[in-house]
Amino acid sequence: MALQTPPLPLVQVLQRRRDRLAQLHPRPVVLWSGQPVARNFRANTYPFRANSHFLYFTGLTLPRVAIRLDQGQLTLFMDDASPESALWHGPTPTRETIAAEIGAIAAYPYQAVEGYLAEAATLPGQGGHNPDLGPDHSPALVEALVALRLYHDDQALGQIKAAAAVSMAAHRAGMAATPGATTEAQVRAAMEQVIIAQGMTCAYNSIVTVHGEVLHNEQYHHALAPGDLLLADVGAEAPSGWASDITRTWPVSGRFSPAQRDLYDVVLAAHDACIAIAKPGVEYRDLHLLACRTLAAGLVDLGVLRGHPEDLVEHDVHALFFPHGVGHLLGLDVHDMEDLGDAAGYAPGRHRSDRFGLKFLRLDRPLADTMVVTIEPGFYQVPAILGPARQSGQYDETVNWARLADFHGVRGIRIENDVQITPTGCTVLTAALPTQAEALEALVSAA
Ligand SMILES: [Mn+2]
Repeated sequence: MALQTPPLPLVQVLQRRRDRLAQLHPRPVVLWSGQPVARNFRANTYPFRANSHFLYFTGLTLPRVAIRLDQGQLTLFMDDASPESALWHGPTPTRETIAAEIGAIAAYPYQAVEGYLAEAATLPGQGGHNPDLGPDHSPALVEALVALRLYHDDQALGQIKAAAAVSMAAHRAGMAATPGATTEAQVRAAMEQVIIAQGMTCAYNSIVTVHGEVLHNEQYHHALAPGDLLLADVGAEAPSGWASDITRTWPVSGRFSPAQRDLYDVVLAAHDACIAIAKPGVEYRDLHLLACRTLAAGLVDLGVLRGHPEDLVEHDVHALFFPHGVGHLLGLDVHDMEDLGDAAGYAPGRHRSDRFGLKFLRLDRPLADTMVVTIEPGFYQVPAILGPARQSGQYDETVNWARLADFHGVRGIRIENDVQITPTGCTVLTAALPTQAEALEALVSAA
């Protein structure tokens, strides 16, 4: 397990974050990094990933570490490695070394944190790896963490950009590998190879599939056929923990069929429309609805839907083909801070809608400078949605089922970029990876 040694400027960044927390939340706070989870015996663990709230204030990727933050001052709780441990893990930095590196005012053994919990605010069980704290997590702490982590400092933005650069290289490698690949697994391997070789990890389980209609498809065994579209949702995470999240959809053959291209361009229009208006003050929900209307308008133009785009969206007809939200927060986690439920995604007083077209919207607050969000509209033909919809007869006025049949082989398309909100608009952090159909064809065919 590699230890990240923070360079001096990072110490100052971390201190600034702790000071800001103290302003927002004067009470002491205790956070844990977490513990490795055993697979079958204690030494065979799932890959360890430190808790993101802990990472935000420490930059430490080590397991079994706790911190107490009080008025901006950090107390460290961790054990020195036992002498036997060096046999298996090699030498590791001591508690005192790490305390000095991250600017701790004091350092104690791990268990000693138990004596500091009484007055401290903390969080709900972070993946179940913490001491059992019951439900006494602090809503005030959640609010303070959200207020901090929604808006990114330069260090965070730099790390997200570094992760995004590796993700873009991975997608290029995936496109280049496609002509020579016979299975999804081979393309996935080509993509993750780039991420691993850069010393990064995947920010989430990769989706690399010719069945893009299965939204979180994590199988890679399907054969690639020349007429397939391959949907790849693959994102790198920097060693510091900062994430990126990119989706591209490209033709296995290197050429979109006319039907594929028509639908691809509709999804791209929805994506581009959102990027064009994203800026501080704009409601993310309005980006989502703009994507829905653009998609509906495109499907009307293609003869798949009938009616006015506004009405179609009002009645959630678009959601038959675009059943998820247009994106989410991005930061130390993909779907940043969703461990806090909707506390980060939804502005105070707002709650998820029951509507089919809105209930999977993960973000409903105004955009602001230095926020990073994804924009990821899609078009899917999900049998479990379209089958019952057709059976019901409810959509016979608005969906031209006969025309839809012309697109029957187009199962899933998604285009996803990472977008930083700037003072006057936005910057697409993943713009160097093309989204235009011809550009993707060129990248696949160039192999
Ligand atoms: Mn995403």
